[in-house]
Amino acid sequence: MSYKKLLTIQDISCVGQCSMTVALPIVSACGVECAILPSAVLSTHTGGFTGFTFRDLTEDLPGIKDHWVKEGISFDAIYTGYLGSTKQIGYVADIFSAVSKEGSLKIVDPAMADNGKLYYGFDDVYAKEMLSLCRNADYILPNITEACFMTDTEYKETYDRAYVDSLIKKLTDAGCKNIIFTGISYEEGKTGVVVFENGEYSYYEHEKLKNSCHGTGDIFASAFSGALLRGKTAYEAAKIAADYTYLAIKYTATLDNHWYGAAFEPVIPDLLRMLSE
Ligand code: PXL
Repeated sequence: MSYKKLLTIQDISCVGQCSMTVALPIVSACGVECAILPSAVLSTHTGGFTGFTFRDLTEDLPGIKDHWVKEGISFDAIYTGYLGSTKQIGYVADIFSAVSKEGSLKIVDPAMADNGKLYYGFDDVYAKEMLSLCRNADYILPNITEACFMTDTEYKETYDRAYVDSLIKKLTDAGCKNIIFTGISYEEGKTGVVVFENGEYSYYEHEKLKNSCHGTGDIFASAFSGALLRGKTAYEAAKIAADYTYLAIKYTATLDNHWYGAAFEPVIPDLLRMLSE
């Protein structure tokens, strides 16, 4: 197995099982070195907690990038999630070019919306700027809501394949390349992921659990990125990430009052098993 180094750029929500506290352990468990660049530091995530603190680290990014360039640091992949401000998206694009090398993969999870709504603190300007970062990426990992905000499309809770295809067309017309479309449900009780790569579609479907958890997009994106760097194809990586996320949600349902995130830690052994299959 070749040794790979990934940089992840997203916030540190100190409590809440999302973003950096999910990416670091999962990418590391995949056997991939995980460097971090925090976009912001929050006391908790913004989904259900109130009164959280938020320190925006936007203006720290250029100096960190300049130091890495001086040190000759580069990465095999850069995976971005929740970013701290609209301005920061431009800085992240600069970081993409500064610390990439030949063949470095850029993976962008727009991480800004779900269930028809933008997360607290984001607006339409942020969504449009995020589309420009997505154009720069090799793989983007939107859910339906994020794709709608980036393409000015009306959000639908129930939809058909034609609706998903039209979102993919709008994203590719806007310059996006490969799309890993998460949370795509065509049938009651089922959900899955559409993998659109090099102009070809595939779909991995599995049971949809009754409970849902905050931060599952981050679990999926982290496992997908780790598996891809372990040499899996995009479809295999998406399948592993979907199955792992499913197991974390299932485990969480066995816990009392675990409302703020998904317990992904106890099922890390399952992720390792799937990676070695
Ligand atoms: O899981 C996405 C996410 C990441 N970081 C913060 C969030 C959220 C979703 O609400 O609030 C701070």
